[in-house]
Amino acid sequence: MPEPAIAAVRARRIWDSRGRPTVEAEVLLSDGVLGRGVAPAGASRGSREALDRRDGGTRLDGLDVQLALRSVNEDIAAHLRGCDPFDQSAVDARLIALDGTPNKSRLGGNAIVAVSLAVLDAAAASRRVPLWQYLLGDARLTIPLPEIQIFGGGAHAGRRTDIQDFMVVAPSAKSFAEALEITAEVYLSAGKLMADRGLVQGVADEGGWWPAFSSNHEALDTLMRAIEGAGFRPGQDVGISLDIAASEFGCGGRYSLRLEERELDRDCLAEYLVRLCDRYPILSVEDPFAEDDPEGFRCFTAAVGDRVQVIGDDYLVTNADLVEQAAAARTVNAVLLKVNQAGTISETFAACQAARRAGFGTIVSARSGETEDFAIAHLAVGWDAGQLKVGSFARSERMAKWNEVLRIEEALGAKARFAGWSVLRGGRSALDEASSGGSAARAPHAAAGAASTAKLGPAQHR
Ligand code: 2PG
Ligand code: MG
Repeated sequence: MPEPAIAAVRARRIWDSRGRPTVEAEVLLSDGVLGRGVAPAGASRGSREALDRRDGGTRLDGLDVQLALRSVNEDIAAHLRGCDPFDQSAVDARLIALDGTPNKSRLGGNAIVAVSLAVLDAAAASRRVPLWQYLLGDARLTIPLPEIQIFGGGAHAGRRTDIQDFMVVAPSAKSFAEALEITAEVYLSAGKLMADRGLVQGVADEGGWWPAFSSNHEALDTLMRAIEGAGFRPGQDVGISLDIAASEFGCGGRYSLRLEERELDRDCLAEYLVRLCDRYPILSVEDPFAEDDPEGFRCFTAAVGDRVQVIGDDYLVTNADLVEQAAAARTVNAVLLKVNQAGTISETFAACQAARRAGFGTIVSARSGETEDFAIAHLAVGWDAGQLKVGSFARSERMAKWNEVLRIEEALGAKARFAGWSVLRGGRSALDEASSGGSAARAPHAAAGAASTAKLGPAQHR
């Protein structure tokens, strides 16, 4: 039997969690196997991300994707027919060359990422193994630590708070299933607490409570009370993780905290954030400064990087070269990985490997605009990323991903090792010290993925 080849590629318009059009691609192999991939969409985007192709004009707010569908159905389909679906790197290289622009704007990042994911999905299906297993082969594996949003703010909740994501992590849990249960309790507890005080305005784009807080401190104090109300010890059982998404409220080294009616320069924002880390059990801070402010990142990482995970998202846009520069300049110690920021699976994996080489933590992440597609749950496990961020604990486009990791954990049985503390800076002591305001030296970072031999797929090694 000859190895299967790509026989056809096509795309359709489907709708995302914000009711906006997006691209779903299907790749048919010559053995009759079908793979699918869907493009997610961000709201707080880095300026160097792959660019979606949208129709513009007034229909559907200019967001329709008929042009991106044409990219797939005409250009891409003609160029991928006959290609080897198991050679993901070659497929992605072909997509990149065909597009020919630095930001994928000709064919559209949405068209390209949907096809790249669909090829990977088809390859795994053709081998009759789950996607995570196809990626991992026999390498070591960790079930990722989930980072789960409790309140949504920033661009996901009408800028109701300056900070975009108020999240919790439960690294003391013994399994992914237990981490979800702990988070479910905290989410419920937060909802009740806020409802009692008239502070719930609904749910934000990623399912977290849409709050009516009057300061960022009020949000953090409420989160502390929610953790306690659920029966957990903040600083021992459950830690806090923030996505500041500072590019949304700052540039040129100046930041405007609308909720607190304060204008801060870089040094003042650094002081403000370090104080938050001293006062609350904060384990992880994403995009503490704007993407044009590497000096802000560097100062903050120098101040807290031994005990706090400092993540680059809009700043590094899942780009291996930028990750290498960040490693040389010591501006972060962890990298968010979003497939549609890079635009292809291979480029996302390259950023993941660059992060590993630097000893950085890695977090596979969803976007604020998502669908029921759960491929990223498999990427997080298959690449042994160690951490997964997909939004809150509500709305099916979020729950689909959490639930899929539950299935993977169950399928693995005794072989499943939950990442827990091993992927966080400073390990278990970080929470205790953060909660007591201490800053003693902590153990070196030991990312689950750092020692892993996780790879892109079998064909990578031919
Ligand atoms: C982020 C993501 C997810 P968006 O900033 O990390 O929270 O948001 O997809 O809007 O960029
Ligand atoms: Mg972010």
